[in-house]
Amino acid sequence: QVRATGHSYEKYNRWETIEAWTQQVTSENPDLISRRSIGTTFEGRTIYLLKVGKAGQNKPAIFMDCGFHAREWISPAFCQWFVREAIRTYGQEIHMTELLDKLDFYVLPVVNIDGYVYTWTKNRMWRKNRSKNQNSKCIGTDLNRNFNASWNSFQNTKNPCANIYRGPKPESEKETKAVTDFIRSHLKSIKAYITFHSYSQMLLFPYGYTSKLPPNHEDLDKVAKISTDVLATRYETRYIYGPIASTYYPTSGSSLDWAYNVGIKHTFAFELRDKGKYGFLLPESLIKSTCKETLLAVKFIAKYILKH
Ligand code: ING
Ligand code: ZN
Repeated sequence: QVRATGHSYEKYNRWETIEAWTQQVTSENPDLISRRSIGTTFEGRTIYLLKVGKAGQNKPAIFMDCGFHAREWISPAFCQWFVREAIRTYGQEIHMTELLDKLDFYVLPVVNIDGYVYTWTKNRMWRKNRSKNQNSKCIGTDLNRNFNASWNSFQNTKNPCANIYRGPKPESEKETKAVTDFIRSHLKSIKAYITFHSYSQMLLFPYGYTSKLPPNHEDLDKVAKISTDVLATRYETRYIYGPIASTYYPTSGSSLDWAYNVGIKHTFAFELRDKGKYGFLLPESLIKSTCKETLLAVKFIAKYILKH
């Protein structure tokens, strides 16, 4: 049995620690968690996906990913927190119990593992993955510009040296492909897609690449409104919410728009704490409160999915 030495839910953990943790939580909670690999990264690391939920037939599922962007450390911390709360409160707390009885959560603790490792070893402010670019000395693609959702439409994502470089083609990156292959092959069960970024305190939904509103805008808007209200009940943290393009900035090639367009009608992106005081360098002392309030919002969304 692997021990996740030094792992803590209230600290930022190195990748090796998170990897060992995925194995440990799985082996300690076999009735609630299973682990699989959905691919490998550019540098050859295994991309793990945890399935969290009680065994059952034809269960609907919610897909959640963390760590698209290397420096957004609070994001993987939230995915770990979510799993811990699931195992800690199953059978104790009625809402979590119902959610896990009736839904499966696919939790991808870190998408961009190579980038995450790089932020621990070389450059804390790295965002992209670590793949090599042809005809450029600059490294990395922005995985959240690499999806096949209006991929070619914005000029500012063309430069391999830019932080928001879209890559040579949609799904050019192994990390992107791991996510899209898994979601495409589980489309029947996946009812919602939630992706966790930082920072800004926002809850975003489609679209990023156009100011047009999706068909179920009112529904998304309502869920986001209530979720942010629920989030605020814990510590009065205020999140704004709305379509990406008008609430944040126009973006093409995001996982959120892609997931929506393949047919997942509820797709949300959290931009976790804070609003810029610490930014990406959110202190470890704020992990607990950030995760607690976010969990309330996620549980509300999950409950809503279950009821509709
Ligand atoms: N923000 C996200 C980005 O990729 C985002 C915002 C989220 C855009 C989801 C589109 C979809 O720019 C950060 N901070 O990374
Ligand atoms: Zn991000």
